[in-house]
Amino acid sequence: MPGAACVFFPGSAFAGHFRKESGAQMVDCLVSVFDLSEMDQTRAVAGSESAATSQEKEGATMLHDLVDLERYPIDRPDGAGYGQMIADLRQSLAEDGCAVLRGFVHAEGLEQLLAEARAAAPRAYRSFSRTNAYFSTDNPSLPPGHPVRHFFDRSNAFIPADNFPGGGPLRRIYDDPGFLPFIREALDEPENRFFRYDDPLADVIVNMAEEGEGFPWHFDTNNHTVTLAIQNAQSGGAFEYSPMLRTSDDENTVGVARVLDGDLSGVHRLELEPGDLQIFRGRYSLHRVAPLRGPRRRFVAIFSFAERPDMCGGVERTRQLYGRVLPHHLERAGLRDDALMD
Ligand SMILES: O=C(O)CCC(=O)C(=O)O
Ligand SMILES: [Fe+2]
Repeated sequence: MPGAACVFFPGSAFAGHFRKESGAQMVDCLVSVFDLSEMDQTRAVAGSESAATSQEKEGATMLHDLVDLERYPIDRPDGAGYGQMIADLRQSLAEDGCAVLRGFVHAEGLEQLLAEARAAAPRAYRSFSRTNAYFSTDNPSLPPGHPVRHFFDRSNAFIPADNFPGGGPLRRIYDDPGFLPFIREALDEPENRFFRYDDPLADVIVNMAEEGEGFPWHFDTNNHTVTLAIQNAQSGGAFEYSPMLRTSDDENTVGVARVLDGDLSGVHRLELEPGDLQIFRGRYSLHRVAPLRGPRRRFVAIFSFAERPDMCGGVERTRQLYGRVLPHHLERAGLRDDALMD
């Protein structure tokens, strides 16, 4: 059984970041997403006959045409390899808040995911902002060194979740009856504390980024984040994180400030390849994506889960990242178990 392995190289540096705004105000501006000519030559196969045929053959809920189920038997929880796979993942998560399943999606599956991401790319919401690690507004009553007052430039584009329909490859993975229990088991969460994220704009999205972009230091709103690398930039884009830097009842602002001020001694560094699935405790582990280099876009799918069945993104943050909010977000604002700063 190939186990999960988290690879990390502490102490990386963060290069400069694209600057659009200045001052400690968050200002988002929507600009049209221009179509860079893709430099890689991967074929677009959305809706291809081969995918449909193998899906029919395996049954509608089977993921053989996308996921390497021989290596990662998420469809056979009673099988011999399942328990070992979960044990390996739990060990990685306990040791550094992160676990990686290399080659979770196989090469043919990746072609389907890449075609879907490319087709949806024109509907991405591109935003530039000055943001702190909590995606909150500045609080001038706090001292200047407080992490709430530490703002970075952010630029990237999210393809919102309502661009990925039920029958498409991305949502087939997220909705698969074996996928949530497998992630929940890996995270060792009880059934009554683990749900798909109830956010029609954010439950499963693609993070699209281009040269010079990345994602500065932040905590995720949702407790657990699962990412799937679909396409890398030519270089850059390393995932850097400080495992379990805060807890649900301790913000550890001193530790957070230390990382934001450039102390990378406790920071782990991870290079994901297309097809790799990453399970990550993003609400507690401060993290960032290093700036990208080269003309090829980076696509990473983000599957989100939460501890309550009715949890969705906050209004401010949703508007910032997706450019719009739905009545759903306004109705559910503030439904959280913890009182952490967003
Ligand atoms: O793109 C990634 O690898 C993760 C980005 C991220 O941390 C986020 O969207 O919250
Ligand atoms: Fe994140």
